[in-house]
Amino acid sequence: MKLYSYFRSSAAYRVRIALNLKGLAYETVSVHLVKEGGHNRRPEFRAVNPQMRVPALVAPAGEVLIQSLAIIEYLDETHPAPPFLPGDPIARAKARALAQIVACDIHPLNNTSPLRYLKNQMHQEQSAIDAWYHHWVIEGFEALEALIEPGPYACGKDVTLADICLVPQVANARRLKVPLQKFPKIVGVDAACLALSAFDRARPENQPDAE
Ligand SMILES: N[C@@H](CCC(=O)N[C@@H](CS)C(=O)NCC(=O)O)C(=O)O
Repeated sequence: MKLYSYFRSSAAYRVRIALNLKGLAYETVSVHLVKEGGHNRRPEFRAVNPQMRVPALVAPAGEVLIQSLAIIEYLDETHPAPPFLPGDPIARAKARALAQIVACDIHPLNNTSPLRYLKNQMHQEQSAIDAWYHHWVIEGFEALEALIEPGPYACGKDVTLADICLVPQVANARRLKVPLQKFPKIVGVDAACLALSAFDRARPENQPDAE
């Protein structure tokens, strides 16, 4: 499989973790999201993903899949072990909810495009953009901190979709200097996950395009 990725993309980071957890080999195709206004905006990448975002996964038969949660679900459906969701429907809904706090509520507000829009179209100072970024991470993390179960992982003793989404968001929060002292459970889950090779190999600094 081929993964269109960018080392700092947290959505691509989710898919890298998922591929590693399933033990699936893949080739990384780097799409630089910053240089020259973003190589993701070039026609050749638009032809791959009309949304012009990473990740995009080229499945074995050549279909291009986009949206990290859809890709992760595809991987879980085609390679059921180890499962990304618990067996019990209530526990599954809880794991999905944690994942969606990150993927639907925190990340879209703090992604490259909205931040660039705040800067270039709304003419906001960098300090205001940083405050915006911190605000949405902290609000989401307060909810996650209250919802995380006794560990070591976000939903208990097994790694789930919740961890796959949480760890990349924590990496972004650290990079943007969001204080994490108020979130000991999140920090603990992050450490437990990163002790696993599948998570460690997916880290931004361990990617072929890392800078
Ligand atoms: N909801 C999407 C988000 C994908 C996304 O926004 N990726 C970012 C990087 S984390 C991106 O490609 N941004 C480029 C841009 O916004 O121009 C997913 O989960 O795959």
